[in-house]
Amino acid sequence: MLRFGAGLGMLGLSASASAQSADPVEWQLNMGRGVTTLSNHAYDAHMMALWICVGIGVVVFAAMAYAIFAFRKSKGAVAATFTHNTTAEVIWTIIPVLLLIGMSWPATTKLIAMYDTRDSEMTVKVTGYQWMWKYDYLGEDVAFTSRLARDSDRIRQSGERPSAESDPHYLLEVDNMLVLPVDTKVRFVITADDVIHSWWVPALGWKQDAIPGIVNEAWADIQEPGIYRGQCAELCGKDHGFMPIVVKAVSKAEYRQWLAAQKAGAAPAPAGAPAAAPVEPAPAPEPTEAAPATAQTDPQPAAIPAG
Ligand SMILES: [Cu+2]
Repeated sequence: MLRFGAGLGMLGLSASASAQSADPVEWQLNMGRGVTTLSNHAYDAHMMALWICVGIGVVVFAAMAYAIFAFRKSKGAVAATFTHNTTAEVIWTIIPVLLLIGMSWPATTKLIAMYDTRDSEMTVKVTGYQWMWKYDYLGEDVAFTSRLARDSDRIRQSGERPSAESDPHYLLEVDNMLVLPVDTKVRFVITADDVIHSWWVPALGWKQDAIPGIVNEAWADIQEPGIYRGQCAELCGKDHGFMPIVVKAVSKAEYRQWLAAQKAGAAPAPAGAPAAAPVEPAPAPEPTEAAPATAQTDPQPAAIPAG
């Protein structure tokens, strides 16, 4: 009960303009605001619909409560005998239509904006593999794969039970983060090499399917530096739950520095990860790995063509 109350409190808090957190917090009930124009659009559309629903709920339940109380049997009320009332029917048709039109207008504008990748300043190609992501910075000659961090991988195969304290980002940590500059319109072209995946970072405000043979588009303009986590959102095989996404948004200057280092090949690993080789070889199967079936179906990143 206490936790539920706290959750309701969070709803109120996140409904206010102060909600800026990207990562969900415990007992958060409302959606997060995210850190891009599109995520803010989604949040605003959601809040508008929510408050309209609240308004409708209040009016309807107030009318019901009033009717039940004012026209009760003990006060001598008798059941109505009419079956139609043209005025009432016109009103309860027109008001919802007006509400729907009022809601569809901003929603359509926002939907169109989601697909408007014009004037983007850079393009990242995202390719889904069983079970990792590959990022190509188009035109920059920089590409690398990003897969579940070794530590998360070790824990998941060891039978250990990680806690939120000991491993706060268990299964949401990667070896190579996708580094992006803030205040930059980044266009994503998203595809897959084997099966359908879906690239989803909630803080960016959208998810986009990664389909073999098809190139989907999306865009993001991250407004705040930070680390934003996501996951594959399309059931893509036995390790679907083990191909997280981590986006590291940095200042433009920091991004240029990072890009130059990547190009120079002597890249300092993004955020303290081990050597950021353009294409990382497959790790040897863990010695603790008991099931042979798990070992033989590990992905083969070494077979991916560089660039
Ligand atoms: Cu996947």
